[in-house]
Amino acid sequence: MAKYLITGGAGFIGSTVANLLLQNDQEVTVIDDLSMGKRDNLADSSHLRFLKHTITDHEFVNHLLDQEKFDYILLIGAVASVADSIADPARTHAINSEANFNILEHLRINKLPLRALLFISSAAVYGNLPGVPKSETSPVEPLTQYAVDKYATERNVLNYCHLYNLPTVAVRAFNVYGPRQNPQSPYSGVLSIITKCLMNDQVFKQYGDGEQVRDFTYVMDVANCILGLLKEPRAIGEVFNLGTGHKATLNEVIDIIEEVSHKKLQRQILPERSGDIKYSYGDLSKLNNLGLTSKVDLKTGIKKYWDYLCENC
Ligand code: UD2
Repeated sequence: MAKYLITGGAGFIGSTVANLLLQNDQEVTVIDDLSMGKRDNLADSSHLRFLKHTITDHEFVNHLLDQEKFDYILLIGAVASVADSIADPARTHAINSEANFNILEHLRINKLPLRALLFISSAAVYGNLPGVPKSETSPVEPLTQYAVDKYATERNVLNYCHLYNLPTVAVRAFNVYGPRQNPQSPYSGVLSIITKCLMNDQVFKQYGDGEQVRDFTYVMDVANCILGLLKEPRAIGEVFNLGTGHKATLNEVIDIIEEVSHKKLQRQILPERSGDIKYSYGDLSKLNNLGLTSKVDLKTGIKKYWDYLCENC
């Protein structure tokens, strides 16, 4: 049984990873301030230790690292919304960058034992530059505090491997969706917003003609791939796109949701959002070459998500 630390472990992606580990009888410590996550997202388990605390409390986190000497660390805690990062860049920087840097420094200075550390970066690092699919060597253009901090932390995480031999890996996630995604803000994932509108008979505000292209990735695939990367020696020191490699337009996604839910989405068509990216999808060959792939196709993932919402509403 290995010991895992998951920052942001009560959130959408973090809790999916935590629950998967708990199902496999691993020891999981979650630190989460519940600003976005929920305690109820986590399964009941004697192998779970839940700490409601902010990762910006460096002293607290350092003490925890010293005490527990985790085998694996997953840096998932973050201000997850680009819009929130624009509204409060200082808070975003403290959480998305400084808190992670503190962990890296503490591990380095104190030479703490570690099997692997993984950081979740974002496709946001690619910005609005032309050219798809994005590969890990494509130029980057981080346009917001969110993207700047994701990129900077990703670089720090990898440099701590190359310079100080810390076993680290990073992933750039593309449009993750699925159970427990929080639709609270207009900048939440579009699939969580569409499903909320369908559930509550609300009108969906569609920005643009619906022909924008994304790679929607089911959260359980994200969890499986990152746990696979943690155990993969060839992944250490590298960054990987994490998606399905399949693209879909927003219109195609809406067709699938309507088919799965047997409901018709009411749409209000509005002008494109400023700064919205028309085509965002990645080349997944680097990840796939390690034998790691997303397995859930869009229709199956949407059906699983819809069934979950119906069971939990
Ligand atoms: C995703 C990430 C963002 C960043 C970015 C990098 C999410 C939630 N956001 O932004 O953090 O990593 O990728 O490229 O994963 N839309 C509507 N109506 C709505 C909401 C959205 O029409 O109510 C449109 C939106 O304008 C966009 C598409 O749906 O064209 C997808 O929007 P999104 O916010 O889910 O994700 P994205 O790709 O803009």
